[in-house]
Amino acid sequence: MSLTRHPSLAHWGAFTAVVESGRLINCEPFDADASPSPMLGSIAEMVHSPLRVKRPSVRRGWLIENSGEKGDGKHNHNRNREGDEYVEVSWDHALDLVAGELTRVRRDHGPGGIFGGSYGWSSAGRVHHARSLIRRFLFQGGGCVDQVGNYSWGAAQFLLPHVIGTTSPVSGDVTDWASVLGHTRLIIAFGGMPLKNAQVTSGGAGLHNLPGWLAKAQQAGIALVVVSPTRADIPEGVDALWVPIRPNTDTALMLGMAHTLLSEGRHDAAFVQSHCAGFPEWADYLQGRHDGQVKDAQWAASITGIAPDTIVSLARRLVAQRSLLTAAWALQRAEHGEQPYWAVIALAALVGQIGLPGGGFAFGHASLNNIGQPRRPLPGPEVPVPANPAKLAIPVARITDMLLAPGAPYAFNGAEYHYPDIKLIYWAGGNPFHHHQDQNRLRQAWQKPETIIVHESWWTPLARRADIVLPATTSLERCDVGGSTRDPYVFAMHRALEPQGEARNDFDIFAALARRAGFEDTFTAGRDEMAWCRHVYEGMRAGCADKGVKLPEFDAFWAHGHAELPPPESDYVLFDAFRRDPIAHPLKTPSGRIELHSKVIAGFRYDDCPGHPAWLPPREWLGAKLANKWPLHLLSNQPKHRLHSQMDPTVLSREGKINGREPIAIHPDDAAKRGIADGDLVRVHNDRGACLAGARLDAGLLPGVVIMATGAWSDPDGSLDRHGNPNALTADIGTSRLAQGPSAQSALVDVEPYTQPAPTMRAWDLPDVHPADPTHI
Ligand SMILES: Nc1nc2c(c(=O)[nH]1)N[C@H]1C(S)=C(S)[C@@H](COP(=O)(O)OP(=O)(O)OC[C@H]3O[C@@H](n4cnc5c(=O)[nH]c(N)nc54)[C@H](O)[C@@H]3O)O[C@H]1N2
Ligand SMILES: Nc1nc2c(c(=O)[nH]1)N[C@H]1C(S)=C(S)[C@@H](COP(=O)(O)OP(=O)(O)OC[C@H]3O[C@@H](n4cnc5c(=O)[nH]c(N)nc54)[C@H](O)[C@@H]3O)O[C@H]1N2
Ligand SMILES: [Mo]
Repeated sequence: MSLTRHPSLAHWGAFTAVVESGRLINCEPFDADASPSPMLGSIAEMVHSPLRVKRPSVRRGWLIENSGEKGDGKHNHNRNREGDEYVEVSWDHALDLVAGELTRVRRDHGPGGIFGGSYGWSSAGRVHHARSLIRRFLFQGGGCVDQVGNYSWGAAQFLLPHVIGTTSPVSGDVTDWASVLGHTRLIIAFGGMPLKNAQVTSGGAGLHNLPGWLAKAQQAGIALVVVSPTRADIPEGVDALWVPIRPNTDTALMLGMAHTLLSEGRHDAAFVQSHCAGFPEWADYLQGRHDGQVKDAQWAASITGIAPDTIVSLARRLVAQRSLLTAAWALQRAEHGEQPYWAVIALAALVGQIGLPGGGFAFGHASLNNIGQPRRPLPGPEVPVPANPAKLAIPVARITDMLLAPGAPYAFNGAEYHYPDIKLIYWAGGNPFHHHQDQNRLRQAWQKPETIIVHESWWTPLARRADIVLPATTSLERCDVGGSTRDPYVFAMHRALEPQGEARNDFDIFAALARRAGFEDTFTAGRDEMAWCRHVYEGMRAGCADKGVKLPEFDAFWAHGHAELPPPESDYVLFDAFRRDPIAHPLKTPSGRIELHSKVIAGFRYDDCPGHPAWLPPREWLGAKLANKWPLHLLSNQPKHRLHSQMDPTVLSREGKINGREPIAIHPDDAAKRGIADGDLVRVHNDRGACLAGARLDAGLLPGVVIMATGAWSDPDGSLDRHGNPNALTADIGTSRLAQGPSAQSALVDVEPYTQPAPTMRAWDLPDVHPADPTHI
């Protein structure tokens, strides 16, 4: 048998695709990668999965309603969109239907009737990046309602510009590991550094270096403190002090530490004076001048569950040596998630080491691969997305609110807006039936639009709730260029397989639709796939050349399979120029300084996000009244064995389950109280819904906390999810009126043994798909 080998790339790593007789048989990790992700082993299974969407398919209920034969065309059919049959149609027919619907809705309702934000990770390849392509297509076609912000660091995204004038430190622009190894003595990691998350990076990873950096940090004697509700957030093989904390209370801890520094006169008054604005207002708050509550260690202890001595000692240790504070993105994916991020910056400001080698604050050291990896600030490969002429967008996580309440007002970052009235949803490259909170509420809202169009490679929970499903190729079935600005490589992705079934590239689907609407040349810019690969790479090459870095020409790059960027000349230290000279290098905030109090935010008069970092108890946390009814705090973290909902049906992901259900980690004491043994089938529930799960007893958890990973393909039966999707339980509320980010981590629940016979799981069943039969419709 002849084997062929093709360079390729996924969000979780670069690899060589090994193909035999038209089948992918292996994904060999990239040579330079010291710790490749085991998820590479899941790719072949998914590419050849029976769950692939084979042909364009239309939901029978929608087809009847819109056929003009039996339906009345009034779009008043049952839009439940669950469990319906699908009818396969030809590509031409499917494209005509999609083009017709886009034209109809644009004509009758304008761009505000079309929702095309299409949030989701899509593929690592940037030319075929589905979310970029759908927005390019819809924006060029007259615009649509877009989504702004993201689920990853949605609260930080709108807060940080007010506080430090940039969001870049959240997406990887942090003091690098070289600087940390050379200078830092203590790292306090809020949310820890779980290595499982550092497997992936959006755009793809050539290197997985976090395990190596952490081993070197240990050798260098750098102390690590992990503040987290679970010991599992200590990276494997690393000695660390575990400080268990009640979820969503890190802000109180940071305030208690800040108060300690202040009251003991240990804070860096000179740095605060020269580099910060609004210190007096924040100091008043810490000292309780207006609310009568001193935010001291004793106070913080009563909220966080951490002993006052520990809080005082952590604060003192911060100023006694070079220290780095880093906060996982999860902390801000919670109600009032703005506060811990503002507080960590403010605490670091009092410590006074911002801009010094190895010191200050950082974010997400293990939230994504290669955070802190030394790399030159050079551009990565990008496909251009023009501006949205409709100038319409909602905050990313407000989708259900929008669908349920067209025309309703909402506040966002200092302004007031109204939700549009959506008639058509178009999604490619994401899965809201994985990613959005309170799935039962979303399922209600999903019945509102007249038409829902989805491009997918698999019959995912989203595809199974669409009216028109267009089968998309995977990365292996097309040519592309991939890479991330956090990684020192750019990768050629060679087509390794023929398109499976009748799958087409998202790019070709949009080009065909643009042709029908008369703007094909604008969409393609006259380029085919290879011309786009060349164009995107050449764009990056030119950007690098401007900064004095020479990359090989496209043909050489393509033949070699990757190009490597030279390492930086010196260590990178966040805000070092600002520290040296805050007048010559001001921050892009109104004061040019770090804002410990923001006049702009105070001017918004939001009680859920005041003018300085503050402890604002969320509606759901262990100290809330509601905890009497729902006594366990549910955290839904990122899954170790898959990327969100991607690859959930594979052996690797299934091996992590308990009798086919997603595991829930629960403290042995909490389990014993409820008569739950390790491995039991349990029902996790609250007022919003319920899901089944397999109990995994874990003594390394703070009692009162339970943890389920996200990404189990949802499998609802009424309001019960039979598989274990934690978003059946999470709260669909904005972090605050400032950022309106998702609040996935603020959810109270209870758990009970499930005593009835285990129901059959349907998450990985195919829908009923019928070959086209005109007499049927
Ligand atoms: N409870 C809770 N919920 C969460 C989170 C949490 O911590 N807790 N985390 C949130 C976060 S941070 C995120 S980023 C989101 C992730 O949410 P998503 O990014 O929506 O999740 P994915 O499962 O990666 O969905 C990507 C989908 O795109 C499809 N896809 C991949 N490549 C292509 C392609 O080339 N073309 C097309 N057409 N489709 C493609 C995949 O098959 C998959 O179904 O989830 C959020 N949801
Ligand atoms: N394998 C894998 N890796 C991934 C992903 C994936 O799907 N699979 N998704 C990627 C994406 S899109 C993103 S945005 C990042 C997300 O990166 P993160 O948001 O950092 O990831 P999480 O796993 O949600 O949370 C990290 C840890 O924070 C802790 N934590 C949660 N709430 C609190 C709190 O209130 N206080 C404290 N101190 N700790 C808390 C939890 O114990 C959790 O294990 O991960 C990325 N990495
Ligand atoms: Mo994310």
